[in-house]
Amino acid sequence: MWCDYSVLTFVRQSLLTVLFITVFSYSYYGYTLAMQRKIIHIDADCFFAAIEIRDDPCLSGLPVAVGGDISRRGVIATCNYEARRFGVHSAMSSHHAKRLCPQLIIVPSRMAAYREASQAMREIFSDYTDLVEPLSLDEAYLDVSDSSGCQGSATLMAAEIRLRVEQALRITVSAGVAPNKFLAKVASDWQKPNGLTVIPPSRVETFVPPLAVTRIHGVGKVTAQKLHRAGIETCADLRQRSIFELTQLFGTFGARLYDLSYGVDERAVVASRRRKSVSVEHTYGEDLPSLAACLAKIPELYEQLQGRLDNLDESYRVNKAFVKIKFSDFSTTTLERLSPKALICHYRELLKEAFVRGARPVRLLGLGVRFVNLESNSNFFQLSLFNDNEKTYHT
Ligand code: TTP
Ligand code: MG
Repeated sequence: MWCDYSVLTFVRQSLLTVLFITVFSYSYYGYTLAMQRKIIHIDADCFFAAIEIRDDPCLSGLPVAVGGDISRRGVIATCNYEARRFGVHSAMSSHHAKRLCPQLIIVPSRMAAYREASQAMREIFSDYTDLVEPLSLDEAYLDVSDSSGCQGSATLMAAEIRLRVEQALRITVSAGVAPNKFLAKVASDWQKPNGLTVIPPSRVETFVPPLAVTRIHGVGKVTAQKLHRAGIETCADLRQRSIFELTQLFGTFGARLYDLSYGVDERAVVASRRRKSVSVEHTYGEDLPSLAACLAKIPELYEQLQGRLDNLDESYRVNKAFVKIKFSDFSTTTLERLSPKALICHYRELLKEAFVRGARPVRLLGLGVRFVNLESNSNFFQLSLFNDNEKTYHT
């Protein structure tokens, strides 16, 4: 009797275990299927140069670079693919570029035109998803997992985006489609220029192992040399190493390399909304009658502004300081000036200058900063124009 009972219990427990495993596996499988994402990475081809050639058809077919003047020890921002055949590339001195390719035409950059094209591209992207993460003026990730256009096909969406950009802007973009950011970026680079590469989930296992580690975003010259010295050239080589070993060699990036070698990248596409400026302002119960009265309010406002700035991460770099004044007749004036520091003395100077414009009692005072636009390449030089009255911006 005891024996029968124990057999029954055993059978029942075994059945329950099998049932549990089955249910768990199905739900896990379903979960992973539900998590399968569709990411598109778009990257314009020789972006600045393409805009210049578009706007000056005489340049078409010639080796063209955008960059600084040789006489001013300028550097190349980018060049077209004709120039790349001579070995010219970004960040190379213009002088060196000319030596490699004497017929190279170097034109100065026109950031306003690049920004305009960038904005137009983003408007096209936004027709497909709200989840657009711009990386620079000419590059963005799009998460189209939940997009219903093009019958939900990320490949068709990428093809359509490429066509629309070409028709609207007369430049070409390359696109990569994959289940994650890492592979989408590798894919967009795969058949540059003017290429579309798709890595569907079913292709990940054949695509990733032979992939050269130098294709991994974040593997620069130094890491590549270190990997090379360790005998690691491909993702398959990376897979031979334990996560422990890779972490010892490369710190936290080692763990990331381990994941990437299996084509795993869980990073979400984050639609970034970076602040362009921060300011504080106060409307006074009684108008401030004089400049001296306004100046007396600066320390308090400045402290509030500092408090706001302290809450931002270090990637925000101050580019300009500005003051805003609303006079008793409701006229408003803003005065701003380049300044990487935005010190309290800068605000005093700005206030003195701005006050003269109205020269009447003041209802409202505001202080603020504008930040370096990380997407623009025009802010490489941090200069201050305080004590230098040449360039002041009025609005
Ligand atoms: P990239 O997309 O890196 O380069 P690219 O678009 O010129 O060429 P491709 O994508 O076909 O390889 O950079 C976009 C723009 O950013 C580029 O056109 C110019 C600018 N840029 C610089 O100003 N300095 C640099 O060092 C780099 C890499 C780019
Ligand atoms: Mg590009």
